[in-house]
Amino acid sequence: MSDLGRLEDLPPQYIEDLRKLNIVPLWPSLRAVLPPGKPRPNTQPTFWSYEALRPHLLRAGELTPMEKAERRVLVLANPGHGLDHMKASPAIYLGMQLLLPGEWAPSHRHTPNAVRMVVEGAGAWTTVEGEKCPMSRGDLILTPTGLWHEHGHDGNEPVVWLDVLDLPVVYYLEASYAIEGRRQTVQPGRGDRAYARGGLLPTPVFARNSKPYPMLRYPWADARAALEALAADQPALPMVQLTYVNPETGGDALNILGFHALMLRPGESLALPARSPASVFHVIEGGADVQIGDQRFTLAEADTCCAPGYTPLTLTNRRAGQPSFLFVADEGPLHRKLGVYEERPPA
Ligand code: 1HN
Repeated sequence: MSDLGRLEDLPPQYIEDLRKLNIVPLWPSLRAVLPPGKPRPNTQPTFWSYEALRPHLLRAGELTPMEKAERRVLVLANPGHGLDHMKASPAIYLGMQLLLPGEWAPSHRHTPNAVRMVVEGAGAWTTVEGEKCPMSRGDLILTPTGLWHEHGHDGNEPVVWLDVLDLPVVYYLEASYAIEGRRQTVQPGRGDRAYARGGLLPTPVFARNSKPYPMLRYPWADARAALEALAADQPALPMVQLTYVNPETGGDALNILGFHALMLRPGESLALPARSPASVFHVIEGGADVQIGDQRFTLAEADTCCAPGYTPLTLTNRRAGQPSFLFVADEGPLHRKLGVYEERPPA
């Protein structure tokens, strides 16, 4: 690829005349926006230890009352994007949220989509559009774009969950905003009960449910049982993975980010192809070594890491005699919709 002319090769007066007209030449920047062969990610492989983070989150509980926080969150920020930009990757925001017994995080709705992966504690709930979703360890709860949501806590120990939002991309689109609301009235009906069995859809009339997000809570007990059953049924599967989907459409649970539950069989090591979307790994149960390009992180339970796109990954179960279980979030749906999704087999 030939070298192109640099900005310094041009007469300063010429550049200045252009800039006054809000115009710039392309060729000095062409190779930066279209690097040869593969992108140059800002996203750095980054690891967040739950053990290291937890005391700081509990301290936030002492320092800042809910009235002064609205959402008491420590953001897991990727240094490659600058810590203040609240990005784990180009499209993924991650935060650890703390709710103490008796606290309430008021109702609001906003354009970014969010999910919660419950990390610790019991007795909290999220009400989404009138549906009260209990929060237990490993449960995935959706708060899709535009839906009212609030969090409360009737238990007696701190509850912590991992928030995953598509905030960076919605903010970049200048489409991010919120509306404050009042406490919701809880309505009867629970998607996780109505859609409790894969392959069986409620048909209360002859048309199917037309709610765009019919299922808001994916209990961990069900996801775990489905992984165990899949592993037992198909021992030769290259990867024991489930995708969280909308049960009415079979499509991704949300529009921009994708969510998966992955079981690493005892002693298993999985070499994954380099894929264009960035991804996040969070250990629900057990432990895993995550090799991202030439970096390696050791994840214990509740630890989280992120990987840039276009990078080969190897996931290794740290337990020889038991499976380990991971929650995976990625930018797959966005890449597919934009037509830029790629997989590159290991070299
Ligand atoms: C939000 O609404 C929540 O509802 C958590 O719990 C984290 C981060 C950025 C923007 C909105 C919540 C958030 C958020």
